[in-house]
Amino acid sequence: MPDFLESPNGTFPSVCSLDCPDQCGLLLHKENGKIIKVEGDPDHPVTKGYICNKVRHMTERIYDEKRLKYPMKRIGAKGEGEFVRISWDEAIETITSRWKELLNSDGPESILPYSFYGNMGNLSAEGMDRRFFNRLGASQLDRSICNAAGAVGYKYTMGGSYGIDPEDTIHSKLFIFWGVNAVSTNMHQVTLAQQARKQNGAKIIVIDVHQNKTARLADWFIPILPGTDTALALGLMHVLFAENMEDSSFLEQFTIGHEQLREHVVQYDPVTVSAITGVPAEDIVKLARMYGETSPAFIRIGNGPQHHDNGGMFVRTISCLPALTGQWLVKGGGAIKGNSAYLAHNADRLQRPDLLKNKETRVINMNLLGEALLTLDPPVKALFVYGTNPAVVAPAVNKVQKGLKREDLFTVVHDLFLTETAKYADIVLPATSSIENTDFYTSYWHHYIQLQQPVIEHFEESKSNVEVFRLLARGMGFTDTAFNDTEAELIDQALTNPLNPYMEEINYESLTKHQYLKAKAKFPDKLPTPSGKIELYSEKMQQDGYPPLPTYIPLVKDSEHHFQFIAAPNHNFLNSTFANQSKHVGLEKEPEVVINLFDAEKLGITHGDQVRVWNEQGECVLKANVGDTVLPGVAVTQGLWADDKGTKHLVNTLTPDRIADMGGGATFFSGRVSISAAPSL
Ligand SMILES: Nc1nc2c(c(=O)[nH]1)N[C@H]1C(S)=C(S)[C@@H](COP(=O)(O)OP(=O)(O)OC[C@H]3O[C@@H](n4cnc5c(=O)[nH]c(N)nc54)[C@H](O)[C@@H]3O)O[C@H]1N2
Ligand SMILES: Nc1nc2c(c(=O)[nH]1)N[C@H]1C(S)=C(S)[C@@H](COP(=O)(O)OP(=O)(O)OC[C@H]3O[C@@H](n4cnc5c(=O)[nH]c(N)nc54)[C@H](O)[C@@H]3O)O[C@H]1N2
Ligand code: SF4
Ligand SMILES: [Mo]
Repeated sequence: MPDFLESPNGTFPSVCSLDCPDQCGLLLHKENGKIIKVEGDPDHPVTKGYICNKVRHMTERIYDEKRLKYPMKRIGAKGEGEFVRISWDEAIETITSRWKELLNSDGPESILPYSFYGNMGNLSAEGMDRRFFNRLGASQLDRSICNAAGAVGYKYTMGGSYGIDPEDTIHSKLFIFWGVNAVSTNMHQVTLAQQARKQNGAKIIVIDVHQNKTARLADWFIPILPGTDTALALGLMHVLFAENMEDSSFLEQFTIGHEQLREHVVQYDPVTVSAITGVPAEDIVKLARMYGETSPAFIRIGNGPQHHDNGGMFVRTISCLPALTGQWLVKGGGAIKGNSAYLAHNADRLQRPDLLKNKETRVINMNLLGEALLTLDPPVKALFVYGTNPAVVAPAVNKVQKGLKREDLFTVVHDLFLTETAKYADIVLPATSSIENTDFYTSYWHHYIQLQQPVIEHFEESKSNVEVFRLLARGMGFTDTAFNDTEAELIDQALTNPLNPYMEEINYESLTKHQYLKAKAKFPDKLPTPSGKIELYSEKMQQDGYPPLPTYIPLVKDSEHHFQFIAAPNHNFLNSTFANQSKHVGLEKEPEVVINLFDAEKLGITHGDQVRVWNEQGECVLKANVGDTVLPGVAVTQGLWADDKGTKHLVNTLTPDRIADMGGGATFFSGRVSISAAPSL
């Protein structure tokens, strides 16, 4: 195996560690032991040398002066950000002695790990950490902030995270980007669509509440009212059945419930659906005909519409569409919501749930962090945050910050930066960047698994997640051999997965030789649904208290505020990552709120005004972008901006912490706000 660390100069393969479906292959250019340039790896079969602007500027993040260099303890008030340097020994001793006290006084469930996929590496995000917290018996975290509702909805229809191979979409003749801003969030799917457009004359349709960057390059942008997409999909089914565009033999052989569905969608005629969705009836018919008559037709199911009260049902419904027209059998047809089932590793061997003795250990939904910190009984007394920045990214963030301020809460944050969350910590630990570690990466969009080997030495005194949890295990006196495994051993254990037939022969050794390997993915003949077929009618859903057929359920109207507020991601940040990098901030300029001219005129707001966006939870001050890129009654903002004092850019101040219909998912986009001119700055 080559030792990348030993060579001070050269070009080394790597993989992007960010929470992004593309999971690009990278080439790191190293000079005198330092990375001087980050490029795309031209040999990577899917990403082919192209990477986004965010990561092209990654060296600035890796060597940022603001990076945490050593452990620190807090000396100022919580949230103020005043810390002094301590040693690793002192940090581990302080943490483990406090935790040992808590084990005696309050029991292990008083300790809560809080993490997400700031680094998508499987060892970093769900390796030694899970072993450690299982052994500790800490409260379990339900990691539901991203795609939980949609994942459950998709599973009811399809049995698991099985989509088509994105490389096949080069053959598609119709692309529907449904609630996905792919130009910013899945750029290689756009590249494939553009190629198909050139080669096959493919058409690109975008269905979104906002004419975003992706909509701007579409052949047809269909604006829709937030949270009404299920009704649109049912309207399409109505027309497909009414005009005999369904594929009867596919329905007969591979689905259950198509007769019930046919009857059920009679009520969703284009006029009714138009009144719900804001999409003109003739456009509903036109879209249904395009979808019914074009093959291969591909749907990229986005994450946006499942961040609503009815998000699970949205995904459950859209994923029925390719079955109606038999598109799953056509190369390049079908859909992708996610593809993680093909690359599933052996999570039990990696995470060791057997180390958790109390199988009744409480589970806390991460979307309810604020509530959990403020109201749970017995209370959470210690929090360990890593790979996420909840003081910015969590819904109803005011509550989260109030909880983090609790004097009796002992908080540790492990990160590369003194994030907004870290400012509330008692102890801050410096994290390595992903290119300083060994890890393996599995995309949730393409079918490749990739290896990261350390290319540079650890930055100052920083440590990887795996290293930190090894130290904590030692500090707690845990003697289990599980804490001795090396990174290579962890990878081999995770990749020994008899339940996944697609990844045979992929292991640490083969990855060191090839850098990326493709799972032998094949759309399953028999799906892991109760019937083994695509479930248009789901008895399981009925048992779980849902309508068994896809059904439109309106959003919760939580207040009379005029605007439905969509606080979506932006182009140059990745969630809150890069919101502290001046280059990235410079490219975004400042946070805006996009509203329709019709609303702006009524409110006396002109394009470019600073406006007050508010509801009962709090307020933000954003720059008005007035035009026709959203429908009246809709307000869109983009980006999770840093919470610099006084800027009022923290959009999650305004988002609800209600839980979605399925999977304990987040409802970031289902809140309402009012907008007023002339804010009191
Ligand atoms: N540049 C960049 N890339 C990213 C991220 C980032 O922050 N920045 N985040 C990463 C992460 S963690 C994720 S989960 C993915 C998310 O990436 P996407 O799957 O693209 O999901 P979102 O960006 O959340 O939302 C996509 C679109 O949904 C729209 N939308 C909101 N509500 C509705 C609705 O009711 N109906 C319809 N049709 N559209 C609606 C929004 O306007 C937005 O344009 O991106 C990843 N990649
Ligand atoms: N309003 C609104 N809010 C949202 C969303 C939205 O669309 N709108 N999107 C939601 C979604 S889909 C998601 S996925 C969440 C994501 O939210 P987060 O998971 O919090 O993502 P980031 O803000 O990128 O924060 C990741 C943090 O991990 C740190 N990190 C990176 N690598 C490592 C490592 O190896 N070790 C350690 N210890 N730390 C590391 C980074 O420095 C960074 O501070 O945000 C959610 N919040
Ligand atoms: S953020 Fe996404 S598009 Fe950008 S380099 Fe990473 S994987 Fe590729
Ligand atoms: Mo996400």
